[in-house]
Amino acid sequence: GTVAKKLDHYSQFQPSSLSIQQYLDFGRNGNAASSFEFLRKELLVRLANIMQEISLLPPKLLATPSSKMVSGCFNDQLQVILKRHAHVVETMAEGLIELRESDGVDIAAERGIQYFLDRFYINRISIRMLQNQHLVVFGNVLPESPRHVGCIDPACDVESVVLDAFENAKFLCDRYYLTSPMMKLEMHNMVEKGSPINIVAVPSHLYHIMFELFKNAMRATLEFHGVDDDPPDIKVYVVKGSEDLSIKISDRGGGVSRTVLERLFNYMYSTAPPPPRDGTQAPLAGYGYGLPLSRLYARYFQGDLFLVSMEGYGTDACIYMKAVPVEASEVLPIYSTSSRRLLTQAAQVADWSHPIPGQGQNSRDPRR
Ligand code: W6P
Repeated sequence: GTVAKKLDHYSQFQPSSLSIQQYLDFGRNGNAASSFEFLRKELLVRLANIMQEISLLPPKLLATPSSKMVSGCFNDQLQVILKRHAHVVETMAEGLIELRESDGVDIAAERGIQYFLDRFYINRISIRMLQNQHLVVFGNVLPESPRHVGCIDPACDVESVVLDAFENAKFLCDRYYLTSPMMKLEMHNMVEKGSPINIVAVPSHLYHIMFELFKNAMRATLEFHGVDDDPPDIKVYVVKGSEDLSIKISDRGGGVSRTVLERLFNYMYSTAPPPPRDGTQAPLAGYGYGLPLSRLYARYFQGDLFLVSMEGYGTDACIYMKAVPVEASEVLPIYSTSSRRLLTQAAQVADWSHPIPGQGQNSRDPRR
């Protein structure tokens, strides 16, 4: 049938959330034919679900050339789509710039955009996970190590991911500021006392999160203390409990107020024109989409990311991940009457004199 009919058909199915344990089992015991059969439906279901939500976006946003490009891509053949999607984040960001420049965005629209983009990007993370798993396990894409099952490491060494992310952030920091803070790292395995901390995880996701948080912590530290004397250490605590793996990154970079903190996760607010591609050095961290996307990577397998700041002093970034692989199941957006209402409803009349924390543009998906 037509593309529209197909999308309508597949949007009636709910996406199947897989746990990291199921990914692991399938990577070890599944076969290419059944993987293909599963993906053939599941990728279309996930694409069709998010397409329904895209169609409900504000007409003014959909009318921007960048939005048309993003939507148009979905109508192409699946194979082509998956290759073309490398630049969706940047293209969406350009759409927001165009929207803002065209006529500004009110609070309700901004909230709708935040709600939609969190769902859009987590959908994208999930589709790329499925696609990559298939290509590594059954295709000819090489895994990172013999231990890996697709992009999952069944014994991910958390300390080495933390050290790797720190070293690479330090490299950028040294190049930009000619100095960098040191790290004090404490590892506490409270389950297997004294043992290294290993969990079933997607190391590239954890690396992405840690690298982003280290860049922010380093920048804050050096901007606040200056580069002339020794900056205070960045303290990192990694703790494995029976249910959660928790990581706290503590900087003394002067912190931020609660109003500024809220903006750090706001796509609309964080959308700056891209830095000039003229050879001038890129800043260490630009508060682009790094933080909201890092939080989605954490949430994707039932984890989370929080910032707790004390203005004038410093900031703690806390990451939580499920330590038990059967608990770490995908968090997926489901197109429903509820998401349709949230994406289309007009602004509600205020029932508080001032916004209540957790009800604003920064609030969680209300159905979780
Ligand atoms: C800051 C702001 C921030 C964001 C993310 C991680 C750490 C920090 N420190 O001052």
